[in-house]
Amino acid sequence: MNKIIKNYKKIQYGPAPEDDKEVLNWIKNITNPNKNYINGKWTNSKSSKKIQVINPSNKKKLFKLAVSSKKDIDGAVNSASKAYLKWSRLTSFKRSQYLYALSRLIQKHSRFLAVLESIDNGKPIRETRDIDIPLVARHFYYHAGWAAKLGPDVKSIGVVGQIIPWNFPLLMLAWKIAPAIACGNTVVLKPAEYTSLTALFFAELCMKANLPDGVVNIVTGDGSTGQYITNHSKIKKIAFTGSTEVGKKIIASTSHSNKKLTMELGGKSPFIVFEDADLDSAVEGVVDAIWFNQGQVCCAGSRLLVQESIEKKFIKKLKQRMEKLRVGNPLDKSVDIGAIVAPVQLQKINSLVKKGIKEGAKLWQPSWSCPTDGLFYPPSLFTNVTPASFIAQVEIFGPVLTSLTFRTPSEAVAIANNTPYGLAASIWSENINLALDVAPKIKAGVIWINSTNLFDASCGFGGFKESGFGREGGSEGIRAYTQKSLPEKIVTKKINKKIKVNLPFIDRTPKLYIGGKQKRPDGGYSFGLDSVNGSFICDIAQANRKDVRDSVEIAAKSFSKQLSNFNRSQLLFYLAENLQQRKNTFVELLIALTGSSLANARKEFESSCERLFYYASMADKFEGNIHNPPIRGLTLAMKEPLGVISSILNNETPLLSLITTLGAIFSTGNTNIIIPGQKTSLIATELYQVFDTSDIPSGYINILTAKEGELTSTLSLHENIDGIWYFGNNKNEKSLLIKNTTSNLKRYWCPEEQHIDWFVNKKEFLDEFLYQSTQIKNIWIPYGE
Ligand code: TAP
Repeated sequence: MNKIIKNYKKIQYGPAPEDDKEVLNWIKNITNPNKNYINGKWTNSKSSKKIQVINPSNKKKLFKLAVSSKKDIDGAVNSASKAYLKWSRLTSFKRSQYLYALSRLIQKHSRFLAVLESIDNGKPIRETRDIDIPLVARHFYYHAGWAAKLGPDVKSIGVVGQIIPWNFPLLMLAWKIAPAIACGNTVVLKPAEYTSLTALFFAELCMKANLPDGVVNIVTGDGSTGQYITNHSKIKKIAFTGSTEVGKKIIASTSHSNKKLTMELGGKSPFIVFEDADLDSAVEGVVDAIWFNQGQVCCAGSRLLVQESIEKKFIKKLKQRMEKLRVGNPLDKSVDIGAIVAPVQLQKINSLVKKGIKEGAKLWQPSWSCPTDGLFYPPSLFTNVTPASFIAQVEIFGPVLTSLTFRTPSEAVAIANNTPYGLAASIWSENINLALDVAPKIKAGVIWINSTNLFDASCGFGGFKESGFGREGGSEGIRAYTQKSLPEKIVTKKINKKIKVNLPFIDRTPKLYIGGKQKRPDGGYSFGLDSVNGSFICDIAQANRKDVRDSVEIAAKSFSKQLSNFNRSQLLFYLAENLQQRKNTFVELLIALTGSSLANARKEFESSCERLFYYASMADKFEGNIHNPPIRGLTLAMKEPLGVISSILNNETPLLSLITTLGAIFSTGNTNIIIPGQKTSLIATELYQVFDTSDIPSGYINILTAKEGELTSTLSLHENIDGIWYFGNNKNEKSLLIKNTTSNLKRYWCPEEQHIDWFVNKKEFLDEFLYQSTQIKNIWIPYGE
């Protein structure tokens, strides 16, 4: 080993620098501080706060950045709002032409952009030239296509606020702006404070493309500027890429509004090498996984999991390869690893590495040392690490790899899933059966088989768990920039309180339904239920947080025993058949509890049976897609269930709303904890027998009757609930619920429509429930030549 290393040392590389004159000249001409791009013009910032930006490879000062103020953001948002009126109505062909013009301009200035990005961010020119900038152009081309394809019926959202990080400055801008404007939205985008230069040059390209004023607005600044954007009342959607910590803050601070959010957050992605992998390819894979972009990649394969039997051999090969990597001037075409973006990031890496060493992990770095004139850090490898240790859990966001071992595939899956994140994973094995057996078990939004860090505009990207929600790229990404409103009904009629109630006196206390059994409430309390005319019907069990705990435990256990889609379909058909037998009971209950007319109660009952048939049919028809990126491979976009979903209902259309939510949640393979509207709880409890006679396996459907709002906090804070739907109309309760979801970043769905028309039978409406029950996993598999 030492001999080999000595030989490597003998190899001398001559410098192969890229010419930077033109770019440095352009930077010199930026007014200091720079101006914002608002309403198609360069506009002075109203703030006196500035930030000095440096070139991380030599620490030289580059330019001063304007830290935009609230007034600047108001100006940008007003310009975007004005532009939206016309842009959203433009023909799809016209919009497409503008996007096409932008892609052509990016290609025409590709080398300039590559050099500018390298100077600003510190990433090697080889990467900006061959990966970042070609992908930026590809994004605008792809979305020029979408703009044309979507046609006039697409409903845009409005003004979108977009906040991006510094690791892929122009690429993240393209991921955000291209789909947003393709769908007819207008944008206010803030680049990261360390890396605004390519965004400013992009503004020049917008001018060259004659993009209508105000469609794209670019404002520079720091976190405070970001907050002005996220809190702006005229902004309808926030698309954020950055750390999980800031993402959670944004969710909490916008919880009182109806803003739509897309959150692309952090990761600690596993890179799994099985003993039968092609080890030399896997070593090259590791290089791309963790030393691409200095490891400052959200989906970096920063946790190497190697099968114990090949650990020694693999680590030896890896060290040999690390010894050969070159760190240095990013503009040198033969450099592999460039500079770290900023001094604070370098300090952060240093301190996390020190903490790892203190914890007992063993650090290995190549024998050579990095240049000292810039912010450089060597490729680093930690061994002797345990899965729960700090450096195996925390995102370092630098060129530092943490290595762990496993013995069996199931152990690999358990370790891979053992972080709060779920962004990506790489699986390396020559056995396709093994790789495709492991892929569905990993909780991550992107899986690469025998590959890593592959991206394309046609494939969705985004995380599970605390890596965020929403997808960017592909048809999934388009969906995130279009409006999906639920049908509303006009509530005019007063409830008929004089209605005649035919219900027999029910001499029992309906209990809770947990794990397929009727359970007494833990607290021993009940609440009285009256009919709509005020007469007492019966007492109903009142659930508390311990009942929540029990039902979540059972629902999570049942979720791990997935039923096949055919099985789920059969069960829902059978449920509909058995419900049909109970028509009289439910019609009478609906009349008594809601004051519904006989005709309407019958209609609600019939619609509920029909809806179960719909979701029974969809259990094996709500399928994924196959994306076809222009590289060797296919991407399977699989729709996976979220896990345990809790649905909090109100008293409107109580049977049909319960059946609709339950039907969609069950159909897509989730387990469900239902909190029916307090006043209509008896509708839900009357279903217990129907569930039992329909052979619904225990734990898939659980019902907790409770007083209005009493369980909302417990449910929304619970770490093992993966999704929560809220149909209540209490604004404070809704805002609290959203804030609480940040505990584990559970998916929430709180439709803003106050009175949903549950009778609507349109596919778009019914399928929205299926979309909300699922998340997409993109699995990249080798295919073809
Ligand atoms: P952050 O510190 O979260 O910053 C991201 C952006 O948000 C920056 O523009 C930042 O402004 C701004 N910001 C900071 N505080 C804010 C606030 N309170 N309200 C609104 N905006 C605020 O992340 P970073 O350090 O730049 O980037 C690294 C992180 O991004 C990593 O965790 C990485 O995993 C993640 N990332 C994720 C992805 C995807 S696709 N999942 C892709 C790339 C990066 P300034 O920095 O300009 O002050």
